[in-house]
Amino acid sequence: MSGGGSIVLGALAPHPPHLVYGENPPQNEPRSEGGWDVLRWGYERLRQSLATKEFDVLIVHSPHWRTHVGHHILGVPHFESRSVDPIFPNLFRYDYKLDVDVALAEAIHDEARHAGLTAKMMRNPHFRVDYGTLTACHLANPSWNKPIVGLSSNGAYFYFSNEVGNEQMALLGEATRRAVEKSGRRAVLLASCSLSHRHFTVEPDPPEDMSKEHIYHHGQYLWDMRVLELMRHGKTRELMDELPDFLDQTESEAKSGALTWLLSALGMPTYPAQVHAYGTVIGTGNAVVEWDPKRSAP
Ligand code: 2X7
Ligand code: FE2
Repeated sequence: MSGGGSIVLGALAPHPPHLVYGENPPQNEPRSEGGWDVLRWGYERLRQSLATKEFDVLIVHSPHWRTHVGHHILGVPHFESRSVDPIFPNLFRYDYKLDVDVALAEAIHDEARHAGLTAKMMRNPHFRVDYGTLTACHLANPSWNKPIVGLSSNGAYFYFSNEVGNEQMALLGEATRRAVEKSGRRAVLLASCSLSHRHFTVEPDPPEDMSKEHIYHHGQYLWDMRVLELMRHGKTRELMDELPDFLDQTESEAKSGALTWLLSALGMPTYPAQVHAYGTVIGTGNAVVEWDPKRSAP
């Protein structure tokens, strides 16, 4: 590990499998007539932004790899399999091949333990990578030409409280930043989660019928806009103060810790985030949001 590494970009990168389905990439078997275009255009803008950056690795924190004891980290150099979404097998049957930056993964593991967190490397070569990791990585970097580091979502918010969850994820974010800096890597961080998360339970036919897509209810929309407004104005500390209420009132998927991990790794940005898109998927609120640390420069 050489030192001199940095986080070159952080993004809120929601993972509804619908967005991959709507794009019709060759890896995904089901075919669609499109759908959720505004969010997919947002990901196009994020891809354009990434194309202007040099980076070595994507680090992703995913709600759909839930671990009960501690924070687990992918620790096998290569994974290859088919991922079938457990709730939406009709939309997501995706063939993946990916490489893992195991040295960086181990460095994050060591820093997390040093910070007092329980952490474990995941060494099972037959492990099936969760769709929250795959979808966020595909949507940000569909060529899969960079290795990833995958972090699980420990359920501390659910087992203890929002406050305990936030404290742990903030430590994990700081540990991630320290490991990146010591590693010499130029890293892109993805917080793979939706904002408000109440959703419909009946799927339209076809699923991409956009005449049926809208926010679950107005209160969810108001909360999502409040959160995005704070991000756009660099008020991430205020956002952290309000987060426990947001999590409770919108059943937000940020209760996975992904957003807190990201903002903590970025050092609680006071510079404005760029919102590339906001849109709903089966009624949940989703935003593609970018933080470019270069914007913090005076
Ligand atoms: O995992 C998801 C999600 N977070 C939001 C919307 C739809 C499907 O899957
Ligand atoms: Fe999800």
